[in-house]
This record gives sequence, structure tokens and C-alpha cells, in this order.
Amino acid sequence: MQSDTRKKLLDLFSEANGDFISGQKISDILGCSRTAVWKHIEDLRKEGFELEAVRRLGYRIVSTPDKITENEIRLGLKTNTLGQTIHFQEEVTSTQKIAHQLAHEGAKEGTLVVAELQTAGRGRMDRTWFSPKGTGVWMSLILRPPIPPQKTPQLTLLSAVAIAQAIQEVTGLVPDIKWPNDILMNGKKCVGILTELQADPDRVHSVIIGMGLNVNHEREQFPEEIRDIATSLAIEKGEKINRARLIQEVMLKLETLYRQYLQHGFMPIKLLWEGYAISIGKEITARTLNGTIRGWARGITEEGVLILEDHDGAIHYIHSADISV
Ligand code: BT5
Repeated sequence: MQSDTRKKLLDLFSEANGDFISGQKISDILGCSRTAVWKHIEDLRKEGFELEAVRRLGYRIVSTPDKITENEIRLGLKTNTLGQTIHFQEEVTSTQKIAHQLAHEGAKEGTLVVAELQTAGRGRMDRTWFSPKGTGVWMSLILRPPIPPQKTPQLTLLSAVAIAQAIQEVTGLVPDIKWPNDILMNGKKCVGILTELQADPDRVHSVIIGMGLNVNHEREQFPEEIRDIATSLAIEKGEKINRARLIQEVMLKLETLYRQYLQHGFMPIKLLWEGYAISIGKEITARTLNGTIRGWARGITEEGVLILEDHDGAIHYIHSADISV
């Protein structure tokens, strides 16, 4: 099916919100014959959509598959720009890598790269991010914010808030954020965020926000070395979660916060972030590339940098580290 016809059809079903749409209406709007409409419906069925067809009433969507495809993400996506262009692939090395390439080729803001499986998913400092097939959300979003490079850590924190809000909206669970890029449930990591830049010293060309969400993993599906430190939303909630719906909600929350950020700066985001933060006010250990510091996490700066007061009362500004509470 041509992708714009497909988009129109899914938008129609999305607006109908589970109600029937007549075959005539679909054929009028798509500008094709009733037979062609039937073929489009068959295509959707092949992808795992369950569609009911009733004479004189038309068609309605009964359920969508828990597969992530471009269509699945589109159906019900309420954003204006974020995620409106989707590059979906079943298998990739890393969605970050593809997003970097697309950004380099001029992809527009809001372009989203999503995969079902990453063979070389990565975390910070080239660490491995475990990204098996069919259970998680592995995605990278391209933004082109008019901000200087030193402010981009703010976008990691902004993304963490958006993901926390989306998790809350979709699952009812309230996650914690651990500075700078982890989202935890009951002390275990269920989301990691990796923010990368394409920039000159004074100008950002693009920011690639990589988001890895453990959604429907069972405990045994995690490799042994992270089984005690990782969790998934399904483990915490006790039921499976629709991944496409989660992606849509993350995009929507991100768009809202991003707009707010561009208009009013980081302050409103900082307040929201502090509402989810678990490490602030506590005694923590920060492992940085230059060594380990122990002390009290006093808060974050306007820039999103962690303020740490050591036992001698000296203040350290931490730009990048692993934190343990
Ligand atoms: C992160 O790194 O937490 C950032 C992860 C970003 C992943 C996304 S997926 C989409 C996009 N494409 C990519 O290739 N990456 C991004 P960091 O803070 O360095 O944490 C990495 C550490 O978390 C590893 O060393 C493991 O200990 C642990 N880990 C690995 N996979 C995990 C998983 N699925 N769940 C929880 N913890 C994991």
C-alpha cells in the first residue's frame, strides 16, 4: 500500500476511535474503489491488525498487534511534529547510528528511528545496551534545537521527564529518575537515555536522543549480568503493555515539554525533573572519568549539571558520571 494512502486510512481509523467507518466513506476519502479499500484492509490484517467488517456499517479496528510497525505507531499518534516521520526497521545495529546518518543527510526535526531489535545497541561510553527482539522500545529521535551545545544535557533531563510522564500515563506506575539518564522502578533500571550531538563549538546541528525502554521482558529474558539491576514495565505492572501506545505517549509528552522548553527555558522542566528525582538530597557516590567522589547531591544547576558537596564541604559540578545512592 502506498504510504500516504496508508497514512490516510490509519488516520481515519484513529479519528473513529474504535467506531465503524463505512466502506463508502473510506473510498471517498482515499479516492479509490471499494475493491481497493478491501485490499487495503486485507493488507492491515496481514500485519496483525484485527478488523471487523459488518455489512452496511463498514469497518472498525478491534485490536492492533503488539508489534511495532510504522502503522502501529501512526495509529493514534497525536503529535504535530515529533514522530511524524518514522523510519522503522525490524533489525538494526543501533537506531542511534541510523539517526546520526539521517540527521547528517538533513532529516527534519522530529524524525524518529525505531527498531524491533538492535544487534549493537549502545549506552554511554560505548557500553552495551541489551536490546532483544519484540519486548522493548528501541528508538532515536532527531531534534534541532536552537541552543548552544553546553545546554544539551538539559534535553537528557527533559527526555527523562517525558518518558516518566508517559510511563505514568500508560501504566499508572510512578517511576524514579536517577541523574542523569536512568529511569528506575523499585531501584532497578527500566529505561536508559543516550543523548548525542552533531555540533560546531557554538552551534548545535542536531541532537539525537536515544531511548531504550524495557517494556515486556520477563525476568529470565535479561542476561544474568544485569538481571539484578534491570527490570521491565511488565514485570513491575504484572501485565503486558502495548509498546506502540507507549511510543505515542512518549512522543506527545516530549513534544509538549520541548515546546515549553523552547518558549520558557529549562526552569519549568527542572521543577518537573526534581519531582521524579531520587538521588537529590541523598548521600551518593559519583564515578566520573576523573575518579570517584562521595558526598551529598545538593541538586542540579540551571544547565542540568549535578551539584555534589563532598565531606570536606567542597562543591563539585558533575557533568557526566555513574551515580549510586
Ligand atoms: C544508557 O547507558 O542507559 C543509555 C541506553 C540507551 C539505549 C538506547 S536504545 C535506542 C538507542 N540506540 C542505541 O544504540 N542506544 C539507544 P548507560 O547509562 O551507559 O547504561 C548502560 C549500562 O546499563 C550497561 O553497562 C548495563 O550495565 C546496563 N544495561 C544494558 N542493557 C540494559 C537494559 N536493557 N536494561 C537495563 N540495564 C541495561
